[in-house]
Amino acid sequence: MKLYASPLSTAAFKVLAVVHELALPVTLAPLDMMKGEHKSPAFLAKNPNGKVPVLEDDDGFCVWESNAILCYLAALKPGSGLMPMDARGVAQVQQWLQWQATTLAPSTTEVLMETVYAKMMGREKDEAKYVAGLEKVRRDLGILEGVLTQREFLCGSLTIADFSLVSNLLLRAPMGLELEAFPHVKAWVARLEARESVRKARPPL
Ligand SMILES: N[C@@H](CCC(=O)N[C@@H](CS)C(=O)NCC(=O)O)C(=O)O
Repeated sequence: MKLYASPLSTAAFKVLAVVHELALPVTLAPLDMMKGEHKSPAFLAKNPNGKVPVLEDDDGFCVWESNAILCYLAALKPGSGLMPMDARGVAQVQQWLQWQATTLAPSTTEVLMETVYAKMMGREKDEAKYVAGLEKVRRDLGILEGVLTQREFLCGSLTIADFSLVSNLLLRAPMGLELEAFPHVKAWVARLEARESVRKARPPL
């Protein structure tokens, strides 16, 4: 299998972490987004959105949307426990994957836009947008804090949901995001960051 990714993509990060966690045979295919390689006709044939990550299986079958890729990888190793089999377990994992895509990813992306990405694009930070983004991230961390006071991982035991959500908090230092006010979130992030799979996949920042 091949994973099309770019080094600073938090969406690609979570896929790579689960690839390592499951010890799956995946080759990394880095795209140079500065050169627009993700908008080439060859890549658009794999993902018409022109976004990374994309997972391509050996027979050419392609999946995009990082959370869908996580579901595919977990289904390839059903005994791993990273995706429960019972109705409630599946619903809980899906609940968090969808919350990540609709809530946590947009709020953390607002902050990344005014910090890491603004710097990359050589523009000044828009302070008002940055502060508004941080406020939304803190709202989301409050929700996670409440859940993580009761359990070690989001769905009880470790699942793909943990890898999906933690991906948005890995660049917290350059985002200027402190976790001190959210001790259970901080401990959960530390538990995940201690895993070899996460350490191997971390973005270079
Ligand atoms: N919801 C998508 C987001 C994918 C996404 O936005 N990828 C970014 C990199 S993190 C990208 O490829 N951006 C290029 C573009 O939008 O042109 C997922 O989770 O896979």
